[in-house]
Amino acid sequence: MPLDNFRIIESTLREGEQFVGASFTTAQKAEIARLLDAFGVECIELTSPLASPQSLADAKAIVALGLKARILTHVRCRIEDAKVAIDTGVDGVDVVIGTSSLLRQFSHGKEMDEIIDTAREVVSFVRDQGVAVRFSTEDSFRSAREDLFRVYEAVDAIGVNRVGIADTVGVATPRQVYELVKELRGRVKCDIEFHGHNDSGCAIANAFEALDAGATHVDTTVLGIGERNGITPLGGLIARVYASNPALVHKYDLPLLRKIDGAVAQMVGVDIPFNNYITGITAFTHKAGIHAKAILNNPETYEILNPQDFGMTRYISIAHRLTGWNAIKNRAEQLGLTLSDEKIKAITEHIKAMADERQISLDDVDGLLRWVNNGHALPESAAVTT
Ligand code: HCA
Ligand code: CU
Repeated sequence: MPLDNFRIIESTLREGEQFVGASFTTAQKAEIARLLDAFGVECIELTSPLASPQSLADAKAIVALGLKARILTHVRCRIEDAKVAIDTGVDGVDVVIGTSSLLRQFSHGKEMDEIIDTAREVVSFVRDQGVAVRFSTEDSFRSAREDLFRVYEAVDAIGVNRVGIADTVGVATPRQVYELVKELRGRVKCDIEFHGHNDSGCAIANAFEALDAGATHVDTTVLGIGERNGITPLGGLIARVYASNPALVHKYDLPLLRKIDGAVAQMVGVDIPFNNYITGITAFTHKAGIHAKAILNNPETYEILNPQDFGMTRYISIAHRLTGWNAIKNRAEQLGLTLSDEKIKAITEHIKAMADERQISLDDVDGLLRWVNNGHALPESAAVTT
């Protein structure tokens, strides 16, 4: 069954380092790696050790942490790079080369035959050192299909562990991803990885379609950070897979997500977006009276994600003009007040009128509930509070 055994390649320490706000210290990298390992991601991908002397030292330092997750590093498809990568002691080397005509012409200048020869050479070299190897094509969706299959089949035939499809520019649609992965699934026996950028907002849907079509691995980063506006976010992928079947993500320590998102947000100098999957401040906040009533009866009416599974709390917003008497009644009960339904309904009308006049707060609602509970009449005018 697709999705049953999907694995996460967490690339905050590689793609995420390509986010403009990111420049992690060694200690921060170790903290991120430990948190991701505790969360349960299967693989952690690191920046190329050839990027800088610090990147090399940090790769060795992360390897030395002895985490459960497999540690991978990411290099260009060249023997010299692969050698340096292997020497860091990583479990796997991810190699990549551009196959679109744009990249062939303006980046490395190689023709397809040459790319295939190099790919074969590098893949066998890494494999012969007893290290896992992944081969991926950059900008896969603007590459000719026949070129992609030729190179993937060539490396599959010599025992590559995994091939990667990369939507480098975020151009692919979910259907295109599904179709490409489906066809590739029929052509190679190795694992298949998907890496998708989010330029047009499809990164999560694309990753999910890739898994549904038979991909085994998805690349994510915390909060989706990466080049430009980034890639598939870890939390977003988790939300998407959970929504299709919560059992598929029980292998991860879901409540840790909040800490992970918070830690990385702080390190790269951004806030967790208010509308972020799972950890955004409004992710479990219900507002309209009709929603609130149903949620109070059964949260599944308007929630596909159970906040408790993520260590989050549901919040029902009641201090506004869309409020309803069921939610106000629930609030009165929380405050230990016993008010008749009639009184609650009258208070609700008063709150609505107040909210039409000005911005009100939960304190206003609570004050009104207590005021009436203490035997006072509702104020005459909505503009006057107790
Ligand atoms: C890049 C490279 C990459 C590589 C993906 C992969 C991409 O930074 O341009 O190795 O599969 O998006 O193509 O991140
Ligand atoms: Cu990328």
